[in-house]
Parts: sequence; C-alpha cells; structure tokens
Amino acid sequence: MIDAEILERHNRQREAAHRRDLEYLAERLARSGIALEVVLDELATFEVALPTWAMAAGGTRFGRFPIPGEPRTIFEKLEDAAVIHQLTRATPRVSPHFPWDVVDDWAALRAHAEALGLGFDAVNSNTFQDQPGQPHSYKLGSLSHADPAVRRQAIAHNLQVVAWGQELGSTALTVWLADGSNYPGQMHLRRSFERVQESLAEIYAALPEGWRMLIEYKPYEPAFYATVIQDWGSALLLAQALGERAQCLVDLGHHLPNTNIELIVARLIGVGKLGGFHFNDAKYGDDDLTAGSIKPYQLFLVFNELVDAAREGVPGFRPAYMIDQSHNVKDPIEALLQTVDHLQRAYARALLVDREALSHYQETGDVLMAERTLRAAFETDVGPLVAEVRRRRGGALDPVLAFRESGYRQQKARERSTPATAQAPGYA
Ligand code: LRH
Ligand code: MN
Ligand code: MN
Repeated sequence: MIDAEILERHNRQREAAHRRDLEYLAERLARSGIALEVVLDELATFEVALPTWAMAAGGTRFGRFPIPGEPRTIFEKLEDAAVIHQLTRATPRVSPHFPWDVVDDWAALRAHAEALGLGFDAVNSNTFQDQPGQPHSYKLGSLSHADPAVRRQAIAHNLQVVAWGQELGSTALTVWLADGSNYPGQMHLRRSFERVQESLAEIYAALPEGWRMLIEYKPYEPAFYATVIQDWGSALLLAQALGERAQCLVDLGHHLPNTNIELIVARLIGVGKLGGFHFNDAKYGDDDLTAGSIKPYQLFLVFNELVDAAREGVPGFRPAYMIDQSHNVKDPIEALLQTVDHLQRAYARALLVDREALSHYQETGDVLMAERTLRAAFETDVGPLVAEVRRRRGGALDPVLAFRESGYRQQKARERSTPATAQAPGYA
C-alpha cells in the first residue's frame, strides 16, 4: 500500500486551502438551513464495491493496450483495490468474476484480503464464454439453451460460483446472461425466457441462507436481434417469479439511448426489487466509461431517487453499489479513484436536495421551482464535502494526485514484469 508519510504530506500541503473551501461551503449551506455535519455523516456511509475485472487495462474487440504494472492475479488485483480503499476509504469490498478470477487456495485469498482490510461483494458467474475443457458450448445460449445438458452445465457453474462466494463471505450472486439470438427465427422468444426462469429457479432454490440473486439486464450485445433478459421488465418478471431474495441489477450502460434510468430506479424501488447497481457511464451503448463522465446530471438524478427512498425508509431498501467499467485509455487505479469521487459527489448533491420544498412544489404544481430545487443541489460545488469525508477517515484530499505522488504504479511496473493475460469482455 502507499506509505502513510506520503499520504500525510499530501494532505498537509492542501489542508489550509481545503479548510477555507469547507468553511465557505458550510456557511453557504447554513444559509439554506443545512447542517454540514449531518451531510458529512451521511456521506461517510457511502460504500461501493470494486470489480476485479476493471483493475487491469481493459480493451475493445479491436485491441487492448496493456500498461506496465497492471495486476496479473486476483491477489494483485486486491493489492490495487486496497490502495483505492486507502485513498478513498469508500471501497472496502471487491466483486470477483469467475472463472476470470482463478483461485487455488481460498484460505490464502481470504487471509490476503483480510490483511489488506478488504472483503467481498457479489460474485459474478460467467456463462457467456466457453471455458477450456467444458463439454458443452454456450454459443447458442446457456440458461436458456434448448438442450437441457447445456442448461445443466450452466446451472452447475452458477452453483459452483455460489460455493466459491461462500468461501469468501459473499452474500450475493449476480447473473448476467449473453443468451439471445442474432437473427429472427434463431430462438423461440417465449420458450427461451421460460427456460431461463426454470434454470434460475434451480439456482435460486440452492442459494444459501442470507444470499440474494441479482439479475442484470441488457438490451443487446452480444445478441444483436433479441436478448432473453433484455430490459428491466424482463428482469423484474424473473425476480418476481423467483421470490423475495431475487432482485434486479441496474447497470447504467445497459439501456438504449435516452432511456430514463432514474425512472426505472424509482419503479424498481417501488416494488422492492432494486437489488443493486453496476455504475459506469455511456454515450452510446455499453461503453463502460467512468461513472459521471458523460451524464453527470443523470447520475445525480439516480442518486436523488436513492436518497429519497432512504429518507423515506422504504422497507427492504438496501441496494448493492458496485462499479462495472472498462479502462482502455486511463490507468485503471486512477479511473477508479475518479469514479468513486464522482459517485460521492452525486450522492452528496442528492443529500443537499431540499426535499420538503421539492415536495411542496410538486404538490402545488410549481414546475419551475421544483426543477430549480433539484438544480440548486446539483449545481453546488460539493468537492470540499467529499474531500472532508475522505480526510476524516484517513484518506486523501485528492486521491488521484496522492496516487501519482506515491509512485505506486511505477513500483508495480518493476515488480510485475511479466505481462497480464487480459480478462474482460470484448477481446481474446
Ligand atoms: C455485461 C456486463 C456484466 C458482466 C460484465 C463483465 O455487459 O455488464 O455485468 O458481468 O459486463
Ligand atoms: Mn454490468
Ligand atoms: Mn455491461
């Protein structure tokens, strides 16, 4: 991890300016009747899980550009995750993806994570690629496949992933399926959905006590004509058919352009089926860009729904916050540090919304003032709030700069000299 002295020096150099910025913000908030300490306390509760598959340089189907010092194993990915947690104090868990993450010694991995102060979030299964030595191919589907033998193999893999998750203390299984068809006629549209439901029911029935199943939808890719779990409606039907412990996972990149994602979030909260998020951002499709980099207002509006539900105390509301990104051109650690900051800013802004006023304007039909209430929160510079929460918890005032000052990547480039094998969607 990063030398404590480097981190202290980083914070010391910025402390005076930070204090002035924070005092100014505190004064501004006080004028609107908002107590700084209350917001800071709520902001400090925000945690988001890091995906193991985003720790090394990602790629597209056209190529991948490895960077020196990227992690090669789940052990090394945890080391990098620990640095992100050290600087942000907001990422205490990692979400593994199997079999991309290869583990021979579970006790050693558990001990390694514990020594680094990390735990594990939802485990992800992968039936969208064939694995060496497996008897059946997923080319034409997995849990939806017409051949029961393929479905059995895919179910067995999911059960295996749950067993591995138990080794790590995880309590959720995320299922995303590439199942679908590229051409009309290729797949029976109704039957394929029924088969997914039956297969998921077998996995659901075998979930250990206290586990949740998170069902992730996506409109297209790699199935370009029809995807079996293509939208939140399909995911919701499955979650409702399976039972209370099955919920929907919203990956922000898994919507067609202009979809109102905050409305979907509100609908899912309304029926107790918002299971969690894969945070990222997109301009066109499943772009897996840094959360908040393209549509920061949308991210804020999503958090606005989350804060609204939390304030109201909606029963059973406890979405799992996770990141799902691919870092093709940024250093993955820096991109993730930036992502966590963006997420915290969106959350902080949502915490500043004057909900009483908003509700009044909604009830009285004052459209302009209702919108203005949201924008007032969105336009507040919450940088000092987010920095202060990090500082109080022992993190960095400016995580990206602290990371650069530490020379961590250069040191890893010396230590991790053999290249990593790429494991992420999109390329061989
Ligand atoms: C599919 C997806 C899903 C996978 C991950 C690698 O596009 O979002 O979450 O598990 O990418
Ligand atoms: Mn995802
Ligand atoms: Mn995706």
